Amino acid sequence: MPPTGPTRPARTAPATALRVCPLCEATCGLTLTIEGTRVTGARGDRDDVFSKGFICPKGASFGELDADPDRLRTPLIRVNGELREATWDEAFDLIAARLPALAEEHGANSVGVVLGNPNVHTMAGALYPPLLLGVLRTRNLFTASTLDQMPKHVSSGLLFGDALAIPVPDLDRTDHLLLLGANPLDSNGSLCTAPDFPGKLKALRGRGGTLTVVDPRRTRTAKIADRHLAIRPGTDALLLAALVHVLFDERLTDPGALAGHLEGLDELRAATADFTPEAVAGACDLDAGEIRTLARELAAAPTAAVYGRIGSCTVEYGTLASWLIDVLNILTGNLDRPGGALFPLSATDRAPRPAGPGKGFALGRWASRVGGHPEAKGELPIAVLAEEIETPGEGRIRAVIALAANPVLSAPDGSRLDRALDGLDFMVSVDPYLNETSRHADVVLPPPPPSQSAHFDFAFNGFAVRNQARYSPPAVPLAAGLMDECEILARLVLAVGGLHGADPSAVDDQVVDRTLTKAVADPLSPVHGRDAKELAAEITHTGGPQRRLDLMLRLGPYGDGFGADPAGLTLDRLVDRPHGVDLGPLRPRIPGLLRTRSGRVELFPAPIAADLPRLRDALARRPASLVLVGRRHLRSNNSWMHNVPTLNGGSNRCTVHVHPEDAERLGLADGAAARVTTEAGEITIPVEITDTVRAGVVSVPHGWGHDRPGTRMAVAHARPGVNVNQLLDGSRRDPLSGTSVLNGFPVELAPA
Ligand SMILES: Nc1nc2c(c(=O)[nH]1)N[C@H]1C(S)=C(S)[C@@H](COP(=O)(O)OP(=O)(O)OC[C@H]3O[C@@H](n4cnc5c(=O)[nH]c(N)nc54)[C@H](O)[C@@H]3O)O[C@H]1N2
Ligand SMILES: Nc1nc2c(c(=O)[nH]1)N[C@H]1C(S)=C(S)[C@@H](COP(=O)(O)OP(=O)(O)OC[C@H]3O[C@@H](n4cnc5c(=O)[nH]c(N)nc54)[C@H](O)[C@@H]3O)O[C@H]1N2
Ligand code: SF4
Ligand SMILES: [Mo]
Repeated sequence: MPPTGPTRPARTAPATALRVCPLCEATCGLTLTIEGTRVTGARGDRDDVFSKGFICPKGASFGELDADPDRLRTPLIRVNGELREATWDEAFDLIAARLPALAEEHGANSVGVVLGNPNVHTMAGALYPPLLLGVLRTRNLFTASTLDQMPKHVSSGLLFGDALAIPVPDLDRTDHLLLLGANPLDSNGSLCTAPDFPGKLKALRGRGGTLTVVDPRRTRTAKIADRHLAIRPGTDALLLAALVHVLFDERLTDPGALAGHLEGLDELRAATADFTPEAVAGACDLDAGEIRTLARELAAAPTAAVYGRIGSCTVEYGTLASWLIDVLNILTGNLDRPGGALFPLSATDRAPRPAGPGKGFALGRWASRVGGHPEAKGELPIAVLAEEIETPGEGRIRAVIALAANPVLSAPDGSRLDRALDGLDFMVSVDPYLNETSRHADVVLPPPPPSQSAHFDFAFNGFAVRNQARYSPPAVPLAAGLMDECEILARLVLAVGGLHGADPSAVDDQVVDRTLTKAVADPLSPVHGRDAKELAAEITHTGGPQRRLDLMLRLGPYGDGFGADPAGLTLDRLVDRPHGVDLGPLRPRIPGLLRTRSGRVELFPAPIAADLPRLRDALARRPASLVLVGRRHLRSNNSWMHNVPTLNGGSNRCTVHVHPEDAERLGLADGAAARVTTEAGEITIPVEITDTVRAGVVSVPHGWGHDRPGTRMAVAHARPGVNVNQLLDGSRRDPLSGTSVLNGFPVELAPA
């Protein structure tokens, strides 16, 4: 027996807990060190079936972020114009007293909903916003997607009939990766969930594969590539159209197994006939011969994948570029084949169905009230939110519910939105911080830190380079006075729906009942013909979100089907395997996945055809002499991590990158302040001279500008940076998707 005596202080070794990191799309498994109820360390979980120990500096700061003293610990409500601490009951009472009455008086559209990026990183954000929207029935839905990936949804909707059917590059098996407008060495990947993206790119090169990077900046990703094309911003669609042209022109197209599932091939060939490499070379500022070589290499590679991200989406021809990326994958036979670009099948997806025609994808089913901007995927462009609040008349937005969103910094012209939000009758923010957006709210409902929440990646498993499933229970117990975000959102659904005060688990029970009632009536379901009530009783988990997750897993493609496949997945099985369950490499899914009206891949859809003349016009346009692009720093995440000291500082600085030639021409000195101006606004920002941007391009990161009053983020406020989106008024958008043009817009630069 070890000696124990009363004089020896009791020393317990720190405990550990596993938690999938919610801080970016890579979804790394972390091993957290827990002392008492605090997370004091984080390292990569080497046994994680997917991430195998990878971690980045953000994940390593999990503990600091989690324990940020500026996180709100109680709800806030506005009393006599001032926000003050309140109880949860007071907060929900106020919402229930105000919102339903407002919607009743002014109509459903008078309530606008804004969903920000972290919703895709939480269970709450996946499970409750659809219910909230179902109760509100508003058409005024705005999300970060129209600052991000909406072009990809539109292109997938049109090509495959399903806006969520987004193919991802098969990183572990491909022989040639053509990567446009993405910098995964800093972002750790997006719409391509791949922990250790850097390692996967190095492995690709290590096995003799080729990496081509198209980016106006020589990024860390470009630096490890075989070939870097420093394209002129905004012209990727031209480059891609020329690659398509060469494939047709040189008879290099070979769609392989897809050949029998394509529609519109001849129309596509005709439409791209004039986009020759020579025709686009000037606009793209690339060499025509190099474009031809790239097309030939893509066609010749045993397997290849074309992948684009922010720099191909938040640009003038974002939907066309997103579409052409998959057209290239299709024409080279790489879509839906191992080593190419494949559709993941996540554990909570619907189980695959037999092939056949679907409902298709419609755009512009309604339009915004003031500007007549068409919806895409049920959303209006977030850039028109301010005008919808400001402009009087029937259907004006009078109240806003913002969930995990900071559009004052992340969307164009935050100053205008600032004023607009100030003029609302009522606003609710669900946010851990009092920041540039939530400071306008009448009620702020703070979720607990991530260590106190359970986690499952509903969104990112659907974009993962390998099928797998992992569940993390809360690493530490919910602190006194806090409320789980699932419960916050369930109570919000009840409060706005006129059921204030009801048991929040009723919200989840209703979903479970509805889902099971449908499933037992569905001849293709593994539970067809069984009793819905009996099945509900088989879900023994007590928490509402856990019950719903278990149900989705069990009815999903790998599920136990409530006994139909006894070896299949259940939540209990995931709980038993804390490092996750590997579900294998991605597999072909066409034609079963297609939901177009034709039941085929619609290669040349009408809205695309109608937008193509705009691209053709770009061939003749004189390029602007100076344009701005963004950039992400490894230790950043959009607008909300600047309050963690280790993530704000060092090389993570809000500066404008300027090429030496431009600096000299414009008389700018390194470290001096410069004024960046556009027709919409201006910012003053320190200059960093670097040849990592090409001449004619400057780069400013987003998410900064923490100098507004009334926030409670001391570290961010002390090192505020400036807000690049103040250079935009929101009028530059990709027309099909409503996505803001955040990259490749003309600016002027001068010493300040
Ligand atoms: N110029 C320019 N602008 C850009 C971009 C760009 O590249 N250039 N990128 C765009 C892109 S891709 C995106 S996705 C958007 C992002 O823009 P937003 O969707 O506004 O997201 P964030 O800036 O990350 O702010 C997230 C908010 O959620 C809160 N939050 C954090 N964790 C949680 C949580 O667990 N629960 C809740 N309820 N809230 C939480 C944070 O405090 C913060 O207020 O920005 C876009 N804006
Ligand atoms: N560290 C960190 N990681 C993040 C985030 C973060 O803020 N910080 N944000 C997360 C989010 S919300 C997202 S959506 C993802 C984004 O993930 P990525 O798209 O990989 O991120 P970015 O670093 O914005 O990379 C975009 C690249 O496009 C280039 N670019 C700009 N304009 C053009 C153009 O016209 N053509 C081409 N070919 N390239 C162009 C830019 O120079 C930049 O290098 O990152 C996620 N991960
Ligand atoms: S790469 Fe992303 S998911 Fe992985 S540790 Fe870093 S922030 Fe977390
Ligand atoms: Mo994003």
